Amino acid sequence: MSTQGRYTITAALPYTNGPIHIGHLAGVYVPADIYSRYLRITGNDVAFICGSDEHGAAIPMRAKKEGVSPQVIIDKYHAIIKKSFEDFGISFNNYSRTSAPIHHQTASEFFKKMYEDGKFIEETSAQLFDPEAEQFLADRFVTGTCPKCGNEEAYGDQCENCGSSLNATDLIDPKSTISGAKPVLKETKHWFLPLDQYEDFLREWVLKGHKKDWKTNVYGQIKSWVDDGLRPRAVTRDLDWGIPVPVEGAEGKVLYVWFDAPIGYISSTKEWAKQEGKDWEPYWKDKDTKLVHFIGKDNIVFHCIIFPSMLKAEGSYVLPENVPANEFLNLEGNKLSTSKNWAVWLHEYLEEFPDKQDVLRYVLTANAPETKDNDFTWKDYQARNNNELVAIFGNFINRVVVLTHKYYDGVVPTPASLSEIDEQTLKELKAYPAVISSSIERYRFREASQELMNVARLGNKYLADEEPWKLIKTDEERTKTVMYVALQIAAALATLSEPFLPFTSNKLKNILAISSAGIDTPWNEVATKEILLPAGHQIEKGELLFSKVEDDQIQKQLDKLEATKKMNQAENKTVEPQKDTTTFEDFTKLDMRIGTIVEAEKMPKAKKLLVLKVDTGINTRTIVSGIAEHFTPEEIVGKKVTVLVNLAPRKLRGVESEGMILMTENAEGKIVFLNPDEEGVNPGATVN
Ligand code: B3M
Ligand code: ZN
Repeated sequence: MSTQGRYTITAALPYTNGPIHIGHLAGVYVPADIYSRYLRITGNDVAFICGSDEHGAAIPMRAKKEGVSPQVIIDKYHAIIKKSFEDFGISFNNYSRTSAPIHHQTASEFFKKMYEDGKFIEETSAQLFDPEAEQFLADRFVTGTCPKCGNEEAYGDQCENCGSSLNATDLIDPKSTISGAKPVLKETKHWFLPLDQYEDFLREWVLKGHKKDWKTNVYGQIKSWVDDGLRPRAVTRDLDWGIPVPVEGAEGKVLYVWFDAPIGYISSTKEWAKQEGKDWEPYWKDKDTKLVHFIGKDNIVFHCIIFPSMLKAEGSYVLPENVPANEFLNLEGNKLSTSKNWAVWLHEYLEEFPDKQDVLRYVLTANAPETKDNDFTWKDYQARNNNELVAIFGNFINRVVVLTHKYYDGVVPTPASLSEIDEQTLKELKAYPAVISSSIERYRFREASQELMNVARLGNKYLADEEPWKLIKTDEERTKTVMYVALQIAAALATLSEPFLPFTSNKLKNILAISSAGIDTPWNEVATKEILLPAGHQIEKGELLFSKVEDDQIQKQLDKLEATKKMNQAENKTVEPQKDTTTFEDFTKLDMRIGTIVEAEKMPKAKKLLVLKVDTGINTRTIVSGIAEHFTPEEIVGKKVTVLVNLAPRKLRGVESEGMILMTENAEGKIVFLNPDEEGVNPGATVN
């Protein structure tokens, strides 16, 4: 069981350019909340810290679109997001915002200290500038082809296909996402954090040391970045929205949002400590404090490479103990997307299911994207609610409460001596706290949530085996014992469910009149305390803990998504403008053939790539294609495709690709091949 200590637990600061959805909750906030609640009720000193991330280029961009000032945007979404967190019981000790004066001050001081200690390199360099929008382009506003893997949709700071960390100027064929224009290079001075000087430190800290128990996805990403070699990274930007760079000669420049945002964890801690009359420093500077960052996988580099290097450079801070990053959650088979409105927004969910916060928390935990991307479906939501929360947890509590009232007017009966089954059941019950603790402490929240459900299963099985409703007719004494044992299980559930289902735990404590009688059992005592609910204690009637989700409620949600899909399809009909005229001679230089895919396999460690063997009629050759997210290898073997066969070969992840498969996208964004249906069109047939 956990040792008592001090924990600073951070959850990624959400950008205030939109509301938050189930993906955010599943990936970051619910696991962070379970962990924080658990540590609190097991007697630790916890600062659970978050706040809104209100800088960066996305905010003024959004403001421009809506024709308002950036302040209007951040105020609006800060309020919505903050309320969503409260509504879902995310128990932050403090939820701040990076526009707060305390943050501007903290981030400026952090920068200044590093500046004065000579931790930055000052460099005038050529940066990408959008000549149409007349502004320098932040990394996320440049897309282009990844020089490492060929992914055509890499961002200026990172390729999401191969995970490489990039500089915007590395991209092949860069494009501004603001105007679509081809960016030009323009000189500008910036301050760089020389990450290359931190390689040894990072290697030592993460790769060797004790960090081997980090999640493999996190460890793997860090290792590959460090192995690839790190380069200096600019920590200032040419933007008019953000924290002004606090040194001379930096007019019109602000701190890079990823420099200031993680410092937001520190500012938020300071703000909280001040309110509480505490000293903030031990939470960040005492070497015994455990700092844990909960984030999504797209934030790994910032929390495992850049921020630790900043903390190290500054010199007086502790480093993260762990960064349990999650993978992504999809919705009904498609990527969650704010711009495509493909999401379940938390504030909208609550309009439909006003008393089902815990249901969503539970479903997102039971199906959390802990080790791989996962899919949220409304059918699964309904099944988990109806078959688990209602049929197992709710049903057990309901039977116990109803029978206690029916037989004993709600008073916990006095047991006779316990039978072997009773002893065995209580023994099993008392083993659960340690099991659940161990799962939580290893960040395995899915597993933990299933063990919690097993406690309710234990109770249900006990009642089903002992059948007090029959027993009451023949053996009143024995019935008392059975109900007494069942009530102990109910009381244990009230404690053990708290981190996962805080609203339910609270309701259950009210039903069992635990809090009012001052007989709340702390987590650490569930296993050892002889009596959780004493004989003679009066319980309340109370309401049902869970209720069924009906088919029509689910259908309504599915219809809503279907409508979104239709709308997106209609919008997608915008046709790309025609390219510049080409000559017939140029066209004939392209040698396109019909081919057949004869073999296909996944490229190791590359999510999007398949390595294909294609019979082109000329020969059977290797072609690497970025279609792995759209097809399984099995389903495409035997398919006819159109191949550009005389494309200069190029190496992708060490495999030489000799040609390109021609494809298009359907309205739903799924890749489809250009393949002739015609019988008798055989490999080698030319396309012209
Ligand atoms: N604002 C959230 C994101 O990338 C980003 C996290 C900051 S944590 C310091 O979605
Ligand atoms: Zn790449």
